[in-house]
Amino acid sequence: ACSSKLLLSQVHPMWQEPLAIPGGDRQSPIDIVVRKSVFDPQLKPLKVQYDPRTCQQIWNNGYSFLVEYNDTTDKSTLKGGPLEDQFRLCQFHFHWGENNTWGSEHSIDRHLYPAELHLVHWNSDKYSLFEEAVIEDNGLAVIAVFLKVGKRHEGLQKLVDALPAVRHKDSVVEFTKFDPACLLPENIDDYWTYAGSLTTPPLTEAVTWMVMKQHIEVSHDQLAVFRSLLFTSAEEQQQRSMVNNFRVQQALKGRTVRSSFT
Ligand code: BO1
Ligand code: ZN
Repeated sequence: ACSSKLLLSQVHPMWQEPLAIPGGDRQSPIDIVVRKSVFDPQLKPLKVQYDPRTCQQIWNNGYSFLVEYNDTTDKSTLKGGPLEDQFRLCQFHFHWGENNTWGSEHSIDRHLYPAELHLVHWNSDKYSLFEEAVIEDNGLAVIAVFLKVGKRHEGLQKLVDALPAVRHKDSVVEFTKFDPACLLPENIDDYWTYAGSLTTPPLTEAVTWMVMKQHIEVSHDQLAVFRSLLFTSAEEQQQRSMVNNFRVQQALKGRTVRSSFT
């Protein structure tokens, strides 16, 4: 799937060192054009089974904060939907904007949301580590959920309360017993799916994307705490707010987006 090479610094200003990456035919994120998506009655409901006891820590990695799960066994899993195999949850994270006008990576008929959640899973039927799965066409599965500003999200608040401890890049804090299912919308049966890539380096074309039709609501204050995080480490002079940590949209290049609903 890797055809041309391009400079990473041309892809996103956040990624500073120039580095060759695959600029292939199935990059993410994309704009989903609803009237061009194709209903697929074969698409099954998604089956998520998450065990809050696999939640381990929060890490500011300098592009987002990751809530990381123990993925050494099949305790928190995803199957069904467009997937043939079982996938294991390794982390979730968000992308967001400096204001509520933009911030999501995907868009629906060009409509951007203020933020987007990504629940990242790897194929544990076929591979034994994320690093093995990430180089395979069918190695990864990411659930995307849009966030809209509205009423406070009770489930998210426990996470928001922990964020000041990981304000700087490279900080890590213990974070346990968090059920990621609380961040899913009520209806997870309606989604769009397409073949794409990771949206940050290594940008590998290994991802089956499932973009939820229903969004979740979070308060302006909760998003403000996301925006109070920093891209920079404690040692750096010029502190930079962690905002606008999304990738520019990529060409569809002949791909079909399927929908599970009419
Ligand atoms: S995303 O969901 O497409 N925005 C995305 C982008 C990059 C990663 C994951 C999801 N990166 C990988 C790292 C690995 C790490 C893994 C799980 O995330 O390349 O080193 O093990 O945290
Ligand atoms: Zn992401």
